[in-house]
Amino acid sequence: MTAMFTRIRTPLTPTLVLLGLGLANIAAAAPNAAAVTVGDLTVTGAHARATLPGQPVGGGYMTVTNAGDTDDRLVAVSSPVAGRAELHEMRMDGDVMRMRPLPDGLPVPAGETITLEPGGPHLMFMDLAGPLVAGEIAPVRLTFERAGAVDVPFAIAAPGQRETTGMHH
Ligand SMILES: [Cu+2]
Repeated sequence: MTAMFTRIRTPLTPTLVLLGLGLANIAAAAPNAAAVTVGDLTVTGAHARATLPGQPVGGGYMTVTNAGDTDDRLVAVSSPVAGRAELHEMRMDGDVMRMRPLPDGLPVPAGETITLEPGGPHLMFMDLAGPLVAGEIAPVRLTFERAGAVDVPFAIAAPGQRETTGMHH
């Protein structure tokens, strides 16, 4: 467990990106996403949905618990699997559910747990370098306003059923 965190926390280098991240190796070391702690925050259940070839975007989900007495905020997300990554929320537009970026980030209030899940706030991986393959791991860097940056392995899960009808990107 400790060894895995050490590996995952190692900053990703451009070389790793060019080599396709060595995803298989990382997946072998970390078949399940484990809890990752940074400051007062603990991230659990980090996972992304597998995507089909040519699919330009993928969603990321997780739970963040703030055990401290100071509010924090998820302000940025990035991953070498994606050209860019955004924080999104779902919002009704008439009778259609749409997602849109959260320009001010996602609050993680003191003493509370927030859940990013289908149909709710989520991470959006845009401009995917390639398909997200079930069973592999997507390394994701989360940056919190107070707790700082932390690298979290996102387990890529097989695509499930359609999550939200009428969802448009
Ligand atoms: Cu989205």
